[in-house]
Amino acid sequence: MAVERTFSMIKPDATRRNLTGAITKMFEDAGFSVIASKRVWMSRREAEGFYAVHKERPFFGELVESMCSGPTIVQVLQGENAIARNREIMGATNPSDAAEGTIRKAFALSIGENSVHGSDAPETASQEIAYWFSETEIVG
Ligand code: RTP
Ligand code: MG
Repeated sequence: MAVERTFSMIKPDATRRNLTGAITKMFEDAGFSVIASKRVWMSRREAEGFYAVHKERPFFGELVESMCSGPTIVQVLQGENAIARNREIMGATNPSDAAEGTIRKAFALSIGENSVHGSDAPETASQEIAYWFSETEIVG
């Protein structure tokens, strides 16, 4: 298995409830290293650009609104098989479908306010990392 990098966000619904440390601990306990991290308050333009792939979806407006409603922690996680494993640790998009022990089962409020984001494939991981970080901000 290869060491991979994935892009992760702790969304505003979670930072607002002071869950930054608890969620980061779940990533670290799973064996990931946080090799880049910063706190951002997204502009509408940044949120729309980041989620451009969803722009035709009915929930797009609500998603952008929620991502602009408070601070987000953007992170790069590094570890064995990080992309798929991060999605396992996050759990299903809808918290009512999320397995016990996952971040979304523990913390998500709804399908929209589901506390975390994680890249879904190597290509999106590279694109999403580059969207938020320059090379010098990533310290592996
Ligand atoms: P993510 O991209 O955030 O890691 O989550 P995902 O792959 O599990 O979900 P995706 O289908 O990519 O949707 C991106 C985010 O949009 C919000 N969403 N709201 N109201 C709704 O029906 C709905 N569906 C999706 C969620 O915040 C989801 O994480
Ligand atoms: Mg997704």
